Order: sequence, then structure tokens, then C-alpha cells
Amino acid sequence: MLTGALGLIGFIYWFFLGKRDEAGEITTNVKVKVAGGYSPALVRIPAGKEVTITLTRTDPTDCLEEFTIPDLKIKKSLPMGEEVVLKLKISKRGEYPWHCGMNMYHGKLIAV
Ligand SMILES: [Cu+2]
Repeated sequence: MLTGALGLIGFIYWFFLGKRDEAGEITTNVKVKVAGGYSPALVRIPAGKEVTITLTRTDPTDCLEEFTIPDLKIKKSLPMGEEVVLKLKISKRGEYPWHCGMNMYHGKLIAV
């Protein structure tokens, strides 16, 4: 009974802190690895500041070559093994999802 309660508390703790960790710190310079998805897939950035995002694709999957953030009208081609630098400034707070060419792998920019 007590074990169960502790387990639940542990789960809640993990769930909320885990979610926060997943989003990471607010950064103006982030490197995203593109391989079987995006790592990190959640990037928190400050609104109104210039931000540098460096994408490196090491996965031969064709559709990962295309990187797009529709709400920002950004579309980039990611050649294998090359760093592609994206500089952007988002003035409006909010969430800006990105995805691959076929919309199967996803990530998100969160401007705070
Ligand atoms: Cu895809």
C-alpha cells in the first residue's frame, strides 16, 4: 500500500520534471542532431532574440533531408553530414512545430 503510494509520487515527480527536462533550457544557440528523428526535438528559445540552430543530418532517410517550420515559412535542405545553420528571430511567443519532408518526424521550437 505504502509502496504503491510512493511509486505513484515517484511517477508524478518523474512525469512533470521529465517533461520539463525534455524541453531543456532556454537557449540562443542549439545543435540539433537529425537521425531517426530530432535530438533534441523540443527547443526552448527566447522570443525577440536572434537564435542560431545548427542542424546535422547523419541519417540517410530521404525525407529527413527536408526540414521545414511551416509557421515561419522556413524550408531547408539538410545534406548528409553537413552542418546547416539557421538563424532566426521570433518576436511572437508560442510554439512553432517543425517536421521532415513527409511530416513523419516532428520537433518544436518554443519561443518564451
Ligand atoms: Cu519524413
